[in-house]
Order: sequence, then structure tokens, then C-alpha cells
Amino acid sequence: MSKHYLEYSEEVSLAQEKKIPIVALESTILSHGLPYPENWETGQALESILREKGVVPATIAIADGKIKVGLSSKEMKDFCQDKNILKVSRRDLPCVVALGKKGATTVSATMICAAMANIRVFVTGGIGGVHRGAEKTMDVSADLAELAKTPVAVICSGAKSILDLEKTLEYLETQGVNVLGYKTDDFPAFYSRESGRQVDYKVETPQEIAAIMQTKWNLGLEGGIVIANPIPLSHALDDKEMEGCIEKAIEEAQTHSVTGKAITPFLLSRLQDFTKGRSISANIALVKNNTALGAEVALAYHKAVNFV
Ligand code: PSU
Ligand code: MN
Repeated sequence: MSKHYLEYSEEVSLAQEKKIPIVALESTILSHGLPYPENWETGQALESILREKGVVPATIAIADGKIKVGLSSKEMKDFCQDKNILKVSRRDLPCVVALGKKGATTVSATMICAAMANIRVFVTGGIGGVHRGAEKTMDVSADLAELAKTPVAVICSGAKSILDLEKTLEYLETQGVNVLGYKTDDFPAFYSRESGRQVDYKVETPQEIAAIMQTKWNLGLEGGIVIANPIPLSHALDDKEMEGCIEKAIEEAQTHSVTGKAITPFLLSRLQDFTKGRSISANIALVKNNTALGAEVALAYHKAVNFV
């Protein structure tokens, strides 16, 4: 049934036919996470990184009543320039598709769409999580519940410390979501390589990651896997400075009563302002680095499941 709603790009269709590994990319990071033209340049650069490694990119977004799996460069540019794109998480998905609106998929919605298209590897910057003060607001990203049930490996640089990382990791543990550190024991905090909190297992190679994916799903265990890949050292930002910016941004959000799905984009954009764009170059560097790892993981997983 879900096939009816999916529209594949030519490149993705061909890859499916020829059994070429495909990696999913999200569109909220483009529409709500980065300004134009950096979002457009980054979106294109990520796709090139994958193609150079022999992997086909599938940037996922909603338009014309369809879930687009793979965007043409014209479609991607349109998404990057349009200021009125809706942010689509799990619950928004049926509404935005049925009403024919344009939507950018978050981690949760991208995982759902990737799984429908039988894509098992998805690359992004950071996942959503349990927000600071969640004991009062109950603000817990839908990304976490999705990771508990949808079988996609999400390659990211951990989560930003705009969130309560300790509670985020507790939630993932309760829900049986694997949190793997790529060449690290420490869960990365997006702009910094370490959060001071431990990952579940340290992994050293894309082959180890692929083996865990294959084993988990062969065992019939539902849900996803977080693969946390630290930001390259040369781009890491200063922890103390970022904490100051984050506290200021959260305070502003409270003053302006920003809540619900608006809060994460609000905090991201304030961090861009406070760091005079340095948060943007960090973000771009880490997502490129994650994309290169994603390609390796997709190739290794493809080999593992096809015994090649
Ligand atoms: N965190 C980031 N960058 C992002 C997001 C989160 O560092 O772009 C986006 C992702 O699309 C993520 C979503 O899935 O925000 C989470 O939103 P919320 O906190 O409303 O669940
Ligand atoms: Mn929320």
C-alpha cells in the first residue's frame, strides 16, 4: 500500500533495479537547520560524497502528495530556497502528504520513509532527544520513539547539548536502541567530540557496524541503531563557549514562549547568530564526515547481506 505514496528519483529507481547501495538523507537539516545558500551547497556536496564512493543518495522530502525518495537538483534547490516548508515528523506525515503540502522530513519521518523504500542506512547531523527541562515540559523528540521501532541505522554526530544528553541516552537504553560510538567510547555532543557520557559499544570499522545491523534485524529485533561519529577535530567548537550560547538561546526561547516543534529550529538559528556562523561550518563539516562513513557502512552492509 505504501508504495502508492512513494515517488523515486530516476537515479534511486535505477539503483534499486541494479542493487546498488542507497543512503537516505534528511531534508529538515536543509530547510530548518541551515540557511540558503549553505543548505543547497551542502545538500549537493553530500550527494556527491556518496556518488564518489559508488553509493546512490536519496534525499527524502514531501511534495505534491508524494513522499519523494531522491530529489532532482532542481527540486532540492526549491526546497532550500522556500521559507514555507513544513517540518514533518511522524505525526505530520499523513497530513502533509494528504493535503499536498511541501514538507521537509526530520529524523523520525526520514526513518519511516527510508524503511518504506527498503533503505537501511540514513545519514544526518544530529538526532533529536529529550529536551532540558523535560521533567516539566515533557518535550521528548519523536526521533527517539522512532529509533525504538523503525529498522534504520542513523549515522550522526550524537545530539546537541541543547538537549539533556543524559536523559536522551537513558531513553534510548530503555527502548533498546543501540548507541554505537565510531572509534570512540564517549557519546559525541555534535559541536564537541565528547559529552562525558558513554556509548553502548565502541566500534572500529564499517564492517563491525554492518554486522551489528545484520544481526539485530536477523534476530527479529525491531528498531534502529544510532551510530555516533564525532565531529572532525579541526572543526570542533569550544565546549564552554557553546554552553554559554545554548543557555542564552534557551532563555530567549522561554522569554518568547517558543515551544513544541518550533523550539529546535529556533535554538539552532540563535546558535548560528551567537557564533557568527561558526556553528554552520561545524555543522557542515560533521555532516560531510558522517556521509563518508555512511557510504562505507552502506557498502559493508550490502556486502554482508548479499554474501559478496
Ligand atoms: N538537531 C540538530 N539539527 C537538526 C535537527 C536536530 O542538531 O537539524 C532536526 C532534525 O531533523 C531532527 C529534528 O530530527 O530537528 C528534531 O526536532 P524535534 O526536537 O522537534 O523533535
Ligand atoms: Mn518536541
